[in-house]
Amino acid sequence: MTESHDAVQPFVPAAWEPSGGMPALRITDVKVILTAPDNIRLVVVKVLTSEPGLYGVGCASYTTRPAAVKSAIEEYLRPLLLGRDPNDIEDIWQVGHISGYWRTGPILMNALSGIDMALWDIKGKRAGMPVYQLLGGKVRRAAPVYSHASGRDPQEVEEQAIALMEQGYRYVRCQVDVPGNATYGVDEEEGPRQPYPPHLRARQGTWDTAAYARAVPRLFDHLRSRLGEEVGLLHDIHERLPPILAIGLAKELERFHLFFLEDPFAPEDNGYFPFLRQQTSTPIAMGELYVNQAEYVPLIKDRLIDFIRCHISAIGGITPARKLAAYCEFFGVRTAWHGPGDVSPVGHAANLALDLSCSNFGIQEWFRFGEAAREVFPGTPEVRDGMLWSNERPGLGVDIDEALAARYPLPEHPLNGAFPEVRQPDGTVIRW
Ligand code: CS2
Ligand code: MG
Repeated sequence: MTESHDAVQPFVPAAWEPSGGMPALRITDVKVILTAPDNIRLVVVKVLTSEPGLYGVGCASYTTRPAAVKSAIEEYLRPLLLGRDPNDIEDIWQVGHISGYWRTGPILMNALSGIDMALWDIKGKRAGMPVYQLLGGKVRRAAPVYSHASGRDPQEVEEQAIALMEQGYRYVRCQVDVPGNATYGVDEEEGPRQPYPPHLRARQGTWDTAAYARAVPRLFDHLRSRLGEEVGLLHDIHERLPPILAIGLAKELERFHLFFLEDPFAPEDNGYFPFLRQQTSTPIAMGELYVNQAEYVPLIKDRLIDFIRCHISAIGGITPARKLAAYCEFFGVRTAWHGPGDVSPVGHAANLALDLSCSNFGIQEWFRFGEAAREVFPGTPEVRDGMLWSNERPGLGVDIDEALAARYPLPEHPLNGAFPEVRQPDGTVIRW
């Protein structure tokens, strides 16, 4: 009689245990926690082990599709993982990646990341070392960060930038409103938000590309004249321009010496990067929307970008990110991992572990979390003197207080957290 398909047990390589003379360890459960302490939807994974009290946490935050990530983990990755040795991080990543046959995509990659970061956290706790030690140790004391300034006009942006500089920030991302438009990046409050997410209120509306392309050089002209040359200034186009206008803007901004200009094109327009490179020396950062190595490898190998800005959970976690960082080093591309409020403090700790251990680190984006998020996530790294510091605890150093997290369920939302559309004045929908 042939064995039924259901009876097939997952292959767990018994010959590999016990690893390194350590007692055998098994994954006993995988839990997904959805929480929104700052009213931003976060997905956090907890991997439990057979050693009492030993578990790891990972970030799987795909803020616009949290329920889909939860389902991918609970229904597909959890059964694959139960009984395996959590030491086998690389093997588990490869198994999880190919087990669906069709690969990558933000849902699977975020799901894999939640597991992957949790396994690095476990390994660090077991070794009694912060994860950056497992990645090769520190090459810098702390990670210089940038934070966000925005406003209704250049004057307001200047005021916010000065406030940040007074707190010790030496790099500031600056976005200005285009009056009457659904402008990206100007309604972003840091810390606790209103129960009804601001992007749903403020960003729904229309978008005039030409008005935006005129407003940005005016903003930086104003900022450089008021703030001087020393502060590092950054700007995020957020795929909001047709490619040729983005090239024009990058050229116009050259004289303001930006630290970087971000996401000039959509991933679908990767083919424009060679033209951009030939036209301007404005440093280019790209990549928070990438999920697949086929999207970013060509840009690095051809030296078409200066900073890689992937959202680490969207590319599958620390395991692929450390390979990507090492690959970038060979081509002089620096890291600038995505660090908005929809990366959980656990994800920020993973960013930091790489920032501290990669010599080709460029800069770290930092979101100023509110008090609720800091309470839900004890150990959230801290900024001092414009830099993000490790708390030096074993593993990722950040935990999740599940009881507190449950007090901040995902907010009610008519689109279940999806972004509302932005349109051109004639009604054409555009990228968000
Ligand atoms: C932004 C993000 O931080 C950034 O660079 O592009 O705020 C992005 O808009 C959000 O992560 C989308 O949820
Ligand atoms: Mg961005």
